[in-house]
Amino acid sequence: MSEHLTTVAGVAVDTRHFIGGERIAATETFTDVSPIDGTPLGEIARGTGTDAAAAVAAAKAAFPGWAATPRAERARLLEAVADGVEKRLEELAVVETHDNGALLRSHRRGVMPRVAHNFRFFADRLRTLGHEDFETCGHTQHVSWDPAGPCVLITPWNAPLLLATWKAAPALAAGGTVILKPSEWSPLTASLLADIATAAGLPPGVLNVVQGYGPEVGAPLVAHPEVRRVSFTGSVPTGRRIAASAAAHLTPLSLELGGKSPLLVFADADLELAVDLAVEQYDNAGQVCLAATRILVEEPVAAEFGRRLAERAARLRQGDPRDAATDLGPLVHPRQLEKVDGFVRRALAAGARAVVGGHAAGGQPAGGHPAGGRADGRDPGDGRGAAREGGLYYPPTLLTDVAQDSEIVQEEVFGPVLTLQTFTTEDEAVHLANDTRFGLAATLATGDHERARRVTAQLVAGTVWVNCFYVRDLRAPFGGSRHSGVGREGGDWSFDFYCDLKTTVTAPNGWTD
Ligand code: TXE
Repeated sequence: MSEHLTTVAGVAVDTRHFIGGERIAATETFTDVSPIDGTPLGEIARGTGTDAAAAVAAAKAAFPGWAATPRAERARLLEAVADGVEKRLEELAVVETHDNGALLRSHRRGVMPRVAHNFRFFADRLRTLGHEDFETCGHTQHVSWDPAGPCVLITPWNAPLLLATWKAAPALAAGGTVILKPSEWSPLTASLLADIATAAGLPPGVLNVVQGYGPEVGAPLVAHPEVRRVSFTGSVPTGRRIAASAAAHLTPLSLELGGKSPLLVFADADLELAVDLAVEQYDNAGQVCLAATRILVEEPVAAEFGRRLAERAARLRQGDPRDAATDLGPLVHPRQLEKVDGFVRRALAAGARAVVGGHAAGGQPAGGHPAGGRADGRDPGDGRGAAREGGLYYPPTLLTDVAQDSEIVQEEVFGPVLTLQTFTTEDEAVHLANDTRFGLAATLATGDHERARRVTAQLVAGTVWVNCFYVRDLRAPFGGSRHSGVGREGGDWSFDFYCDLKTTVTAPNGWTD
């Protein structure tokens, strides 16, 4: 076997970059480690500015041909990628679980089918994407969706392939070429996607994958003058850095930066449904940008709701994400465990009460684990190789007695930690719900349709779910307000973002031939 192939649960994964249709080795590598048990998964290419420049050059070279490819052919190729994803669905699911620790059963049943759907949906949408014509005093105004150029897509580790393809599928459909930079904490499925795209017949340079650390290879990609779009999902501080860097060339941006979403439970709600909705927030061990981690309950039902939720949360099974009986797997890396544990410790010190959970596995402070060396956030001496035996588990936690202005209520924890607060009036509920710097999503549990309409109208959120959670349709826009991000993707909004819209105005009888 080539030294550049690693085998994860029987699946061969190439650890090199994929640039211009070729596998490119890096001079340096980093060790990718499974959060399940600390097993090293492979030595991954550690990209540099040179690799970033090569990837942009390849994407630029491939752009004219891809942009000129008829829509029907682009759509056919994207559907071939979807077929490839479906054919290798089990391999993708298994590799992703080993890499980021999320549940295998979710990857099999939900996530990977949606990865394939991302390609099918945007292929389909491309076929029906309209041209609009307006008539003004005999002049024709024709609006066209022109491919924009090379697109840099930078993605996180909590849903690696889902988020990568949610961006890549519309970017490619729109006739753009892609440079995908997956998170260094979950690099593997992006490499498999490159294999699938090649097998599907995507021309060289149309989809490129560069691996490595954000500041080392992500930053030069964003700063590159030939890049025409940057789409990023990740943290607020990194989003800010990316926005500042892209500003130099006025590169259009789409940023999805997480949240601190509320779940509002009104006294008129079906309480069992409300508890179900709250329990869902522990999915993926809370590492979900959309998670409604602030539960706001109307006073008269608060005690009963809290009792039922605590009972259910305490029953969640934590363990190996490959086991079908597991509800919560490990957190993705030692730093994340440390971060979650730190948030909870500070909350408890400030007077919060842990109704359920509230301590790292074994009662040990997570900070004791050898995750050092990331003072700049990205130093490779980060204890990857030291990911612990036993996994990076943090128990489902429910905290009460939290102040609205406290850190635990205001900041994204990105772990299985929910806070419970009460309210007495609808106005107070809306005020508490909106009183953070985020605005990604909100969930309501209420039996009153009029109330749902009233409250929804006042919430600052990109998505509001009423008596449901996480139901998504790719035709709808997705994104957040305030610090949750900039812009919307999904449906035709994705084409808006990845295309250059052009209006052509033609005079009546303006032709000389
Ligand atoms: O994110 P980063 P991290 C939140 C969550 C989590 C925190 C930190 O609260 O605890 O962010 O996670 C690349 N130029 N979310 O450290 O740093 C990086 O390599 C260009 C919420 O993983 O934002 C990776 O590919 N790229 C979120 C990606 O950015 C850079 C999901 C995300 O890394 C870069 C994940 C730079 N200067 C975390 N620095 C959500 N919105 O769902 C880093 N990167």
